[in-house]
Amino acid sequence: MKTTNRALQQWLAYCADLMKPDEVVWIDGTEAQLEQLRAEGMSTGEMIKLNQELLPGCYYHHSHPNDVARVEGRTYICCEQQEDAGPTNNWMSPEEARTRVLPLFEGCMAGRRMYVIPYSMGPVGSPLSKIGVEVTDSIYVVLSMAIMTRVGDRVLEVLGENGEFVKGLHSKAQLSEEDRYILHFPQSKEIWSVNSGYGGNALLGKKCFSLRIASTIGREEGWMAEHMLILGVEYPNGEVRYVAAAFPSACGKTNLAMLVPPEGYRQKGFKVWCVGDDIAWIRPGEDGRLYAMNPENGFFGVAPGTSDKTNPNAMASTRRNTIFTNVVRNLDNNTVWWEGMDKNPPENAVDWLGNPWNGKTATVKGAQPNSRFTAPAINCPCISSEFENPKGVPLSAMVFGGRRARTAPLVFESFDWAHGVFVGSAMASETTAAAAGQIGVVRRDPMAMLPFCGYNMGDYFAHWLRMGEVPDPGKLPKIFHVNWFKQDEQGAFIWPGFGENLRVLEWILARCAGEIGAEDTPIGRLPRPEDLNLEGLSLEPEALKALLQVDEALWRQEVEGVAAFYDKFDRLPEELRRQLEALKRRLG
Ligand code: GTP
Ligand code: SPV
Ligand code: MN
Repeated sequence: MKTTNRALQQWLAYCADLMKPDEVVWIDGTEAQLEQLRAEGMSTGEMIKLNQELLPGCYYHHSHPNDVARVEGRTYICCEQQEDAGPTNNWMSPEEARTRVLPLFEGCMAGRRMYVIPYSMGPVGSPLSKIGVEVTDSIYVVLSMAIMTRVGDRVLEVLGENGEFVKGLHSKAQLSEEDRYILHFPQSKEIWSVNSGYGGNALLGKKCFSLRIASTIGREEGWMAEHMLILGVEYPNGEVRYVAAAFPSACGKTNLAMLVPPEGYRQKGFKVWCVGDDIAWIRPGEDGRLYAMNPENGFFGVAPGTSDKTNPNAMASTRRNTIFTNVVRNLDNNTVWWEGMDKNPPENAVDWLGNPWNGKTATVKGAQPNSRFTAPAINCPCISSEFENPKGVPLSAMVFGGRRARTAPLVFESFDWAHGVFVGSAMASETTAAAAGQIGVVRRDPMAMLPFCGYNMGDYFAHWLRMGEVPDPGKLPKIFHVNWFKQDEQGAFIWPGFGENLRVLEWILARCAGEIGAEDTPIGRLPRPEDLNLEGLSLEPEALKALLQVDEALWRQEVEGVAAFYDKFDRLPEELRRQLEALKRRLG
């Protein structure tokens, strides 16, 4: 065996015995091995090589048509007591998991290979990083994990004889929808995923480990695992201030993390640096500030809507060594396309299902709405110099946000940490294609963690409140709420969004530094119209007014919605009820 780690040896022997692969292959992290796997993937049709002149190192993959997004209804927390999973998670007892789900793994790798992927979340060898080992029968998963995480022998060296690791058991099995399960065992730090081969269901380092399992570890150890992007705003004088922001899936994290400043800002010397686009591990530093690090090594980004206009840095990130999944393949030049890339869809193409597709005459979308690119972080032109800093970056602000057509204004600031936690706990957003199910319905999604919190969400709120109990609360990041998605009567977005969002970040960061004013409202502090820099932007005064409006009637409804949501919890911290009562009183 390649490892001296007894626990790993035993577990791998168990996996092989259970799933009966023909062969066990260790992923060593070398380019030579990955290249061989790409070639093998091509021979089976799993991977398609794209135009190597235009897209060097890039490949295409179709997932199974029934397997295109996370399956929240089939995602379970398997702790001993149901109340520890809480009212917002599916729960299965470990015993039931053994009788109901374990049999699905029996012999599932017969005729296949079992790939063993040792990986590190966070820079290899950093004391703040964590190690996982995923076994899988999917070459696509191996190649994707090699982009999204740090994989290979160097991880085994750090693991050593006695190191701890999260066990990830994955098999695409039959890709059967009825028998698809994504299980998490927070106590034994195990993940079982069967009958899916896509995204957060199958790349176990991502949501399963870095959020669901890590959130439970963080609670024990006094830190936080959050569904947040991390970015730095560099000012003309060279100072960089950092922001972490939680938006639900497909609500703009990747876009904000890589934003290109508007022309006027660029001329003045503003820059934005991306530290992470999806996940943040946040720990208190010795100086009393909170530090955020990105445990991932790549971007698993939403393709549709990504263009040189909306997100040129994401586009640049995908020009080499990238895997594209479920987008359109242009047969004329063997490149890719998706809705929103440009106004020039290919005519001679195949859609995400592999059917002939002509973009000029098509009546159906060519790219699946949750089609994605898997791109190395180092490709990103605005990747932060702190990307590999294991300590992370000190946060000035934390931001929550969602898709709200009406209720939420463009931005508001919470009154203090506890109120900020309340604002996060009360977050709501319209559902998107990132998860299977209905799209566009408003649901409560606290801290954008509804699908990702590995334990009772009431305890999670308490943990957030506890993180604010520090000797000097003035050193904590201030907490804000944003909404890029407010609509006018015709259903059009009022705020231009994307790069222009820097105008809102500038106000947020100025607030954190005590450099600018605000107006108190019942829901929090809002910029006065003159506080936002709108130079170079043609926004009607009426539109600005609508963006900054707090409609008290709608907010009274919101209070009812939050109250109904809170009623689900039997472990809701008293403080949050007090916050809700206080909001109600302020609204009159
Ligand atoms: P996950 O990877 O699922 O966690 O998604 P994400 O939060 O990173 O979302 P992403 O940045 O990929 O954006 C998802 C969709 O929202 C894309 O279609 C974007 O074009 C759109 N979007 C992002 N930012 C904005 C914005 O500021 N305004 C508007 N109107 N749309 C935006
Ligand atoms: C999300 O849904 O929030 C994602 C994509 O980032 S997935 O990896 O599928 O979870
Ligand atoms: Mn995400």
